[in-house]
Amino acid sequence: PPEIRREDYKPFPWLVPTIRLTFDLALDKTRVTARLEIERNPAAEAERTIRLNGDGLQLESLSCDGDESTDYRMDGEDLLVTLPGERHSLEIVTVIDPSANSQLMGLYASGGMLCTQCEAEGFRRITFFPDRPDVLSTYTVRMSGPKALFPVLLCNGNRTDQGEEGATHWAEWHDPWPKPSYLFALVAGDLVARSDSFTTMNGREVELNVYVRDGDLDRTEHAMKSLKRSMRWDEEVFGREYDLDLFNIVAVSDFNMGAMENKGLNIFNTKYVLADPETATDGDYDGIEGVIGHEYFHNWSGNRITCRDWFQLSLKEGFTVLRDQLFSAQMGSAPVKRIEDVRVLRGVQFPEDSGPLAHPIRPDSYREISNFYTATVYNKGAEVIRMMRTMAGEEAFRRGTDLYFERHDGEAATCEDFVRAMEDGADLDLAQFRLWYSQAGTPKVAARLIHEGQTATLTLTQTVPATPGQPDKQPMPIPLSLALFDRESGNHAGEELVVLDSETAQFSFDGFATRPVLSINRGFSAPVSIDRDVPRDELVFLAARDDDPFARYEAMQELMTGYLVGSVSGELDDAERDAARGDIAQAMRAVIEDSALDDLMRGELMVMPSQAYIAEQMLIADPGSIHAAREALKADVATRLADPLHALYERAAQVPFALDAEAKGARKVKTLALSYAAAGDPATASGLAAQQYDRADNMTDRQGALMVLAGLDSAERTGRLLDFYNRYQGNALVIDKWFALQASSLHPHAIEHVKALREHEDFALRNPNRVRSLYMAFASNPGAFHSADGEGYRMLADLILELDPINAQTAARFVPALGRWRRIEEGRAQLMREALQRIAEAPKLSRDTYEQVTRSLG
Ligand code: HT7
Ligand code: ZN
Repeated sequence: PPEIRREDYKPFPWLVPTIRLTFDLALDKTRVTARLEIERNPAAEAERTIRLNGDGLQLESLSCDGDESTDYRMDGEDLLVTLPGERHSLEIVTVIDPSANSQLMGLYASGGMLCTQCEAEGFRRITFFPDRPDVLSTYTVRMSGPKALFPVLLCNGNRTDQGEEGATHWAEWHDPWPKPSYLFALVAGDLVARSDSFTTMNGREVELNVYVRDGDLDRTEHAMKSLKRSMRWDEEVFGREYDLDLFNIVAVSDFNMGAMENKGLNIFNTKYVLADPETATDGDYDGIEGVIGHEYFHNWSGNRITCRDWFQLSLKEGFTVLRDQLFSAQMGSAPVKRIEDVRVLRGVQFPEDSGPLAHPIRPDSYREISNFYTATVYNKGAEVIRMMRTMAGEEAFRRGTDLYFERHDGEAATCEDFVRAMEDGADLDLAQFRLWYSQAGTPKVAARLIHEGQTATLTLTQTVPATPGQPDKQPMPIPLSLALFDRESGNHAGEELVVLDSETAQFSFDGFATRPVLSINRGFSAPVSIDRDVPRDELVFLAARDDDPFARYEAMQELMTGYLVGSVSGELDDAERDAARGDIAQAMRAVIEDSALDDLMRGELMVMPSQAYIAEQMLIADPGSIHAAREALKADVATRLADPLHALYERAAQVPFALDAEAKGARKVKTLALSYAAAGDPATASGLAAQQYDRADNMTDRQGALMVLAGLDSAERTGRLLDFYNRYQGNALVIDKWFALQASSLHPHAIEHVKALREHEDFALRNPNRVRSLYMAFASNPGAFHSADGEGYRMLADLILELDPINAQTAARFVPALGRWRRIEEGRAQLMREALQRIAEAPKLSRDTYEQVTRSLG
């Protein structure tokens, strides 16, 4: 497959100001008639032909200006039509089979309903069209189908007409906002809606609907509340008002990603809509609020202003992730949200940045764009915009975003447009900052503090590592928020923001009679990794005293990571090991007993660094040793702190169920205490977990208990797993949890359990949620996936090969787990390479998987 390069961008030679689509809907044969009004684009180089992208389409007829046309040819899957004049009207009839569409791109059938997914290049699977984001058209759609099968007919915009003819009914929709084809959506099915309304800041009434299958309606209250909160928040914080009379959300159970922001008709994975306390965890509730917010916010950052080309994806995704992060922070605990966001960044994006798939947030080339919906484009993209906000301050940042929305409304814009609006609106000089868009890799900053006389001098040195295709890097501006603590008083004289914009720089601070303690990258002001090489007692001090919650979390993480890396690398003797473990336990005890902390934050401070994050700190990692060391540390902490952990558990267990922060915090620390106990005293923990499971009146407690039990080789395990399955059989989202729990468990036979679950009657290769629940959980379970004999790698390769012809996008998403081989000890690295090689040699591989595998092999 050819490589598509950013520098080759050319405007499309034709404009398509309007399109009229007629759908004659049936599950296995849908006829699509597209009428395109076309005119030459005066801003582009003239061409005599128009390229209409297609993918798997059956062309039934083509006419130009009312006459059947023969002046066309196929170029691969694309249709090239010769157009002699300045403007033309093209009518194209295609036939598609939604029930055979297992890729879930274009128009497909899911559980008897029809729905679409067009981003990034799915529209070309519906009709021939210039399927690129810089061609904006006004859509009018007529859809008809059997009323019994599809009582509800939905599309973008507003419904303008509807009617019936015998058993068939039809609806006509018009979307007044010009949009690219990737934002088109259609749904036809037997659905019911929770309806509500929202009055915008200018007093307009908007009808809101959340459509689900009959029987799921009482699980939509949280989604609707989240939608209304999002709409209000975007008005208050970014001044953005909704712009149609109707906003529909539809939940579908077969979906490649989380959700999709189609204009006025968002389509969601059921996972991000359905919730009640019996079946959804606190994490699920938060996820729904975040994703509903994210898709809604796209209405401005993505739909009103879209992307010129797919290289600009971070323009809409990075910005919208930042917007959803700020929204969720304001709806709940801001410090905890920040910590969670950083944990995702470090757990997923940092490994991406240091591996074979590293790319800048604005990539320079791709073969398959679906492979670039990555944590780099999304999460690092959000961090890059967050840094601009940190440097500008909130008010100036708002001036920048106001200018961006005003300047580019209705356009297909670029990242450069955004940066320029920020420079002009927020009064920032971002000349050098643009490097964050073009350079891949996580910068490392070494921080060394020297104290002499009354002065503390901080030397900061940055290195941006080489990444594939980018051997040499330039220094980037790195905004670092810092504070210097006086150890005696436990206070600091104020937070400062320094910007490190050269390879190395010194910053002096006066007025320190004794050596201060450095707190740096507070609030995670820059997406970098810091090496501060400080004595452990300073970390213990910060873990107990830092007034920046993120920095406090960071100190705890560093204490544990430092010990684990040292221990795995064999750098510590027995005495050093014991001293380090003692310090960690002391810091953890302080956290458990600190009455000023709320439980949500206490939980964050108690979380151990993930296996992936520890591995990331080492040049070459041995997953087996890291896993063993991490579990041993957990057991050691649990043994040393058995009493305080037990007391914490007992206290938290008294808090009755509610959806407020206090009760959520109690549930969080309760299960955390239980998982520590499981490492220290498995027999007691097993009894306690079984009791928690039996008494649970909500999914958070029940899943937490079962997660602990699933990892233990105990008598209580089997019965509870069976009970869970029987209790929730038929509820797909909960059965997903049942699969994931076992695949991610600490049980020594987890790999065998995964094999058995693969054969379970409820496993379904065609359902991405189910596949991910088993295999994503498995691929991130170090004890099982990294089995030293390579069995885990072979199992994942088998899955990829089997899934690739069914759903290439989902298959390709499993490849990065095998692509980490360069950073893994030689024995396993060889086995991982063999697994990749076997995939690469398969006779017919999708473009998605082919690209990921070849890049991973390097
Ligand atoms: N903008 C949406 C991206 C998306 C997607 C991309 C490729 C294939 C399937 C997809 N489903 C949704 C989601 C978002 O970021 O809001
Ligand atoms: Zn998005």
